[in-house]
Amino acid sequence: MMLRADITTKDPMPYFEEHHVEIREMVRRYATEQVAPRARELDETKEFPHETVKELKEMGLLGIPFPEEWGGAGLDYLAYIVVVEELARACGTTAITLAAHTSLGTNPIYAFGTDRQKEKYLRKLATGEWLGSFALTEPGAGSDAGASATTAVKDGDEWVVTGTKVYCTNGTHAGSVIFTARTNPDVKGPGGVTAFVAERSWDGIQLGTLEDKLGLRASDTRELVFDGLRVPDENRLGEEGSGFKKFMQTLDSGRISIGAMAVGLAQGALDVALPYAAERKQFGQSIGEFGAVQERLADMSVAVHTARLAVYHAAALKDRGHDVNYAASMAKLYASEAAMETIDSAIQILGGNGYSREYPVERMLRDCKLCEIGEGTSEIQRMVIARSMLRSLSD
Ligand code: COS
Repeated sequence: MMLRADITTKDPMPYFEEHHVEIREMVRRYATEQVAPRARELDETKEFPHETVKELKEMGLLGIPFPEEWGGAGLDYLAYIVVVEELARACGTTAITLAAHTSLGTNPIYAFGTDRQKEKYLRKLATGEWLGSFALTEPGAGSDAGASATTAVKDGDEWVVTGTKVYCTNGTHAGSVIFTARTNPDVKGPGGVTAFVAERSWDGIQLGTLEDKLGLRASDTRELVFDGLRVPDENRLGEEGSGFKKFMQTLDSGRISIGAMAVGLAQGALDVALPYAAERKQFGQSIGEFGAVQERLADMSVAVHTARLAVYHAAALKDRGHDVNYAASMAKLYASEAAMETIDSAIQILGGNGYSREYPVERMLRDCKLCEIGEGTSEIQRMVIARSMLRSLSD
């Protein structure tokens, strides 16, 4: 399937500099020619896209927002966001694999790591030699992420870690795992939690269940079991007790990329629905001439455009050093819900064809559902937004 240039991305973007336009063109071409043709097979076979990850590495796309001195591309967060969007437009699995690696599996080491940790891990991650993964959620600590039951007990210069983490994207294929564990049993809730980085190959990390999911079916979502895992204290990310806040800050940025995924998936659905509406004839005319279909097309375009602006705005704020807690949650919430409606409309326009696997829109709907759940459900985003609004009254 060929992706078509669309009216919403033809407009110049006020946030864009030349490198944003260039990277968008490069990735759009790559995604159209190489990623989109593989998407259906990935969905059906659930086989991890090793070949695509190798190509992303060769294109220097696995370390977009990290400095060149650490092996990254030295670009900004907006450039990374644009890449996630363009990949999602072709294949959700590919987009989430890159996004989880970059903003969750690598960014915490760049943002919070010591020079030694950066030398040891950031370089491998930013060059794409390793994929990164991030382990926060536990069977009993989902939305209530501070309720972590994983423990790390100090033993000399090491921590002995015991617990189970779930939904770890790239968990099987990652070289490193960034995780939280409770280091102070006397402090209940978020304050007793510390962040660490471990190597996936270390004894004491066992591979648990591989998830069989509604969408993003070839992305690697894995349970990781820590059973007597020994982590040197030099692999602690930040001060003891600061892990929850560090993970929340990480998610603030990560949520922008989930918004970008939603925008890309919705745009992908619009790419299919628009020419379909123009070409499909019923009652002697193209269905795009019917008011009911035109209303849908217009609403879809407004939704994608508005979501894109919210996502780019949050990324631009991050690039300018601002706190994105509020902006990122708004962008993720709006983009994921608008994208679900947009893709649902695309299916409706295509009718029986939309419901069939012959067209990619049903896959896009399944893939997009994750955007309303992963990195904080819509309910959590509303909580974050409202708390932020209330806090502003006393600022
Ligand atoms: N950045 C920095 N600090 C933050 C923060 C953020 N984004 N969010 C919270 N904190 C701080 C708070 O300021 C508070 O600090 P103090 O103790 O010094 O006052 C501390 O962290 C605890 O915060 P809070 O009381 O708000 O924690 P809650 O337990 O109420 O949880 C929510 C807050 C619900 C927002 C959080 O648990 C959350 O985001 N849950 C969803 C988790 C998620 O997204 N999971 C998906 C993982 S993808 S693998």
